Amino acid sequence: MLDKIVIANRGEIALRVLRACRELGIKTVAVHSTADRDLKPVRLADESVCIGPAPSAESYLNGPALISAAEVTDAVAIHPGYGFLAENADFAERVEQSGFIFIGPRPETIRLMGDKVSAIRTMKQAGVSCVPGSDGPLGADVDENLRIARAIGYPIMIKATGGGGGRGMRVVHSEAALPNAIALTRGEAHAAFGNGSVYLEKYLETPRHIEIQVLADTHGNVIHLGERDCSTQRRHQKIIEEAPAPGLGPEIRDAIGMRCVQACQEIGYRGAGTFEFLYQDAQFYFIEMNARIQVEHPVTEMVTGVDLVKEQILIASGEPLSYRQDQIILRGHAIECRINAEDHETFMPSPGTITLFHPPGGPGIRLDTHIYQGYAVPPYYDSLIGKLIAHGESRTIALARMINALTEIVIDGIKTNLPLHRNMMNDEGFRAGAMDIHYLEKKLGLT
Ligand code: MV4
Repeated sequence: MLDKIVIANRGEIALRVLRACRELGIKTVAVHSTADRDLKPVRLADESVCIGPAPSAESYLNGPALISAAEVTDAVAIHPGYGFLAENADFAERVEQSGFIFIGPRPETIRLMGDKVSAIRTMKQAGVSCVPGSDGPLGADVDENLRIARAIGYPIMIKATGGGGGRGMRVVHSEAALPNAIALTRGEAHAAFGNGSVYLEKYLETPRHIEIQVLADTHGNVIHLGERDCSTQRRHQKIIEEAPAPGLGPEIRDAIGMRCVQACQEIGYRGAGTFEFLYQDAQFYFIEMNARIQVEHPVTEMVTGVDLVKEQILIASGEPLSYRQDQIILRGHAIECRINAEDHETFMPSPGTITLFHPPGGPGIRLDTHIYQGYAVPPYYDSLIGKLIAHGESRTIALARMINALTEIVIDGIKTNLPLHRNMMNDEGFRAGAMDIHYLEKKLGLT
């Protein structure tokens, strides 16, 4: 077992990793910026290291400072959490070259998945169904690109090879608009990712966003832990996630899950991972793979009983997975509401001091948060301050428990999006489970 881990992150995920380490008897090193001295995980960790000033670029994104923190504390491994350097292949490589264990996939795998064209090519080869599209990046020949798009059929979507998570995309409805749209997306991609490579896909108009969770150890064992439905989003920020996806049956789940397992075996995947799909007309279309633990992992933990972060750490220490596929049994339903420090109508960030905090409780309620009464939410980072998760034997019970918890919880002193969640839990369409990726934006009158 690993002796000591540097938690290379902040906020609720740093606390989540710290809790997993404690359970496993592993010593913890919290790192923090000068703005995060009062962070709960910093107070709870065995040791802490200040890694730089408030801006992320100089602290949580400062690879050498993080590796130095491991060196000076005699840690053996680094857990990156999500965001920041979690999917930076160069960082993962430097961690390993410096003699530490990177708790995540192999650097080559991270690099492969970071390039969307190579990720799609890999998955297609491994038998995972993808969106009909160009076979690889587009060339400079306009007529050839028009032919490719015509064969796919409009509307089509242009995507940046180096993009992902909603950055560097454009929908095109007609042939007349294609050449200019390709040029524009190339320019944007070049500016944003230093890589002007783009590819085409059939544009799916009303898909749901469903993702499959996998775990792979270093002994060739791979399992899937079912799916999460993350369709309730605004501007590519997920707001509510749930497991299982409403209406998805066991046959479809097992079929897509086993495809993902097989793909992981073929590429020698290691660690926790998520296959992102668009789901429309009962068909799954692979779009991206996330080579990290995700924000919404708790809904999977609630329905499977598996501690995904503990499994990540066990995998990194060379242990076999704690479960076989036939031991993964979904029980009930879980819903997660992301609590953001922001105005619930304008979505403007709302940093400041929490003057009053009452956490909710009761059966099936879990609150993953680093906040406490008197804590000052700094203005420098993501506005996520916690995740409220409700589990129950059925979706109806999970919804009822979530409404109870949203009624009990009090966070005063800053604005939060709790009113939006209270509204959504009573929304007729949401309660019916009839959401696609545009549902929330339509309800908010954005589109
Ligand atoms: C798409 C799509 C429709 N058709 N690809 C956005 C984020 C990135 N992960 C992929 N995205 C999309 N790709 C095709 N061929 C629609 C989206 C999309 C989306 C996907 C998942 C969750 C939210 C979304 C919001 C807008 C667009």
